[in-house]
Amino acid sequence: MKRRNFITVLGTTVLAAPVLGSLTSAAAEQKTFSGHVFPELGYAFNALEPYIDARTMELHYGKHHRGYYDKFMAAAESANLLKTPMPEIFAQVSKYSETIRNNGGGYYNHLLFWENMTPQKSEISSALKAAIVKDFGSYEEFVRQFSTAAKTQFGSGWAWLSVDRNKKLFVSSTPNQDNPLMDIVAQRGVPLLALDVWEHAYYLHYQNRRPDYVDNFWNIINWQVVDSRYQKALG
Ligand code: MN3
Repeated sequence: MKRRNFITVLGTTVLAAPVLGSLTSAAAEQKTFSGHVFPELGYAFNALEPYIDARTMELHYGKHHRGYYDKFMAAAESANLLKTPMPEIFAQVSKYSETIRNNGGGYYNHLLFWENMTPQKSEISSALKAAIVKDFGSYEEFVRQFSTAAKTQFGSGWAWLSVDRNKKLFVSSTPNQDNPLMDIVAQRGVPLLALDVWEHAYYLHYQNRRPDYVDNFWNIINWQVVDSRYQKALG
């Protein structure tokens, strides 16, 4: 195998997808976790245009995400969390500082977000679609709930599709950089699909039109990644 077929994700060398390789599922890396790594973006800054513009991607990934990562790493070193996987930290995040919660969330949420987008057309798997129909009534109802969560989250935050401990899918939104893995959120679960609705995610291109940004997100979802997170969560 050629060397360029390998990328480093979360401190582990893994086989990269052959074409425009997206990041390997973060959750799948937990078994071999050896440290918190700033991820490579699996596509070019302009790859998601016209839905997300290149300048937004460049700033969002290079400045915002990087800033969360750097601040998290400094705090994680002080708190002796450099070898603790993020889901473990989040499971007892109430014990840690606001710095760990906000920057750890910022680090991890963006990692999930980049990974669950793709410039390539992607179709939802029949298994995940069937589960969505079972838990939401219809695929359209899931889209409506997720879009509403994203559009109505007041101020900065995220919209999520997650699976709970009873293996039931649910939609939620969280403020700031909180996520469904945290022990402080109302509805806990394993996140499968993440959408950043902070203004920095869309303002350059969409200004105040968050609903347009949310509606366009459906064109760039990487359903293969969402499905692999789902399969992993089911165990
Ligand atoms: Mn962001």
